[in-house]
Amino acid sequence: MIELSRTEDGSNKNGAFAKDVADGLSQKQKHLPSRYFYDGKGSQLFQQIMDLPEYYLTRAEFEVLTDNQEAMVQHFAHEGFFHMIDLGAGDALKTKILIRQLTKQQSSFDYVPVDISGDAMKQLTKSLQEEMPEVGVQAVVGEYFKALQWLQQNKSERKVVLFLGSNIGNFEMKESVEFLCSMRSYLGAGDKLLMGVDLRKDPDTILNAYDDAAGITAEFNLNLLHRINRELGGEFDVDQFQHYAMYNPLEGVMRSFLISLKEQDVYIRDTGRTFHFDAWEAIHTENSHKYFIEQVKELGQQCGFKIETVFYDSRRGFADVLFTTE
Ligand code: AVI
Repeated sequence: MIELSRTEDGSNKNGAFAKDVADGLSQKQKHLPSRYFYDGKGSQLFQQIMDLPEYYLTRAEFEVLTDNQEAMVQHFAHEGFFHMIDLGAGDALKTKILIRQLTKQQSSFDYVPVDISGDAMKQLTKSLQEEMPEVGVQAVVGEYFKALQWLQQNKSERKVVLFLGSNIGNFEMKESVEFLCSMRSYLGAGDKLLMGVDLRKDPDTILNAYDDAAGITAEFNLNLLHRINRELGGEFDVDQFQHYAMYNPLEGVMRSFLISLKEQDVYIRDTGRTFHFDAWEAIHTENSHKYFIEQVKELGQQCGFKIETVFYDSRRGFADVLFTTE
């Protein structure tokens, strides 16, 4: 396992977290970056979200991969050996469908899961060694770009990058272009990208997926305040905030907020500051974009990717888009 996550200057990660929190909470329209959802507790809550009846995304992508595994593997493997790089691999439950199929077809590849969680990568390596000992696995612990840079320098063969789960949807539109263009800069001619995207659909279906009846998504959102309390010495009274989710069908974006239920001041030790909240003031915590395929095509084109093929689920509500480099 390769660990790339330590900062070069040895500075602590909490410094960056405190700075991002202070920056976000000092804006006129307050916001907090959604990447901070995923501490141990947040990752556990996200696992629960993926099992919720309302959260259709994971099941839909599971169906896409299950139903199209043979075709996908043929697209990946027909030019000989490749590295299959899985960005944000987690427990790789979905990717294992493809790994099993690749093994069945005796394809020549190795598997490079990339994740910020060292524990998740340790567990995944162990479970793959037990389930499929014939598969070469080299887990990389670190941020996506550091990992891609490392791969470009250390793995010269053809690459197939997986970016599943509609994770691209959590970026602002501008950031998603920057992200894809940086990814493209680490890839060469003939490399491929399989990207999961949640598609436009009935707005109520989308809204319910982010405002479930059991309140798990609310807990997931509010955990961000608990995390600030735990890690940065924050003094949020979390009960005085509520989860609020809304979908804008014009833009195709699901937005989540934390709403202050009263006027209050909150001190956060590691920022050295107190932040004021008016009654009903919102903190914007997440965007989840929903796409038309044409938009996904344009997004790829802006960065030198062209669509090779699109795999849909049976409801045409989710797609895994296979891009190749132009
Ligand atoms: C990780 N990401 C794709 C999820 C999504 O659907 O935007 C995160 C999530 N937020 C609330 N529920 C799920």
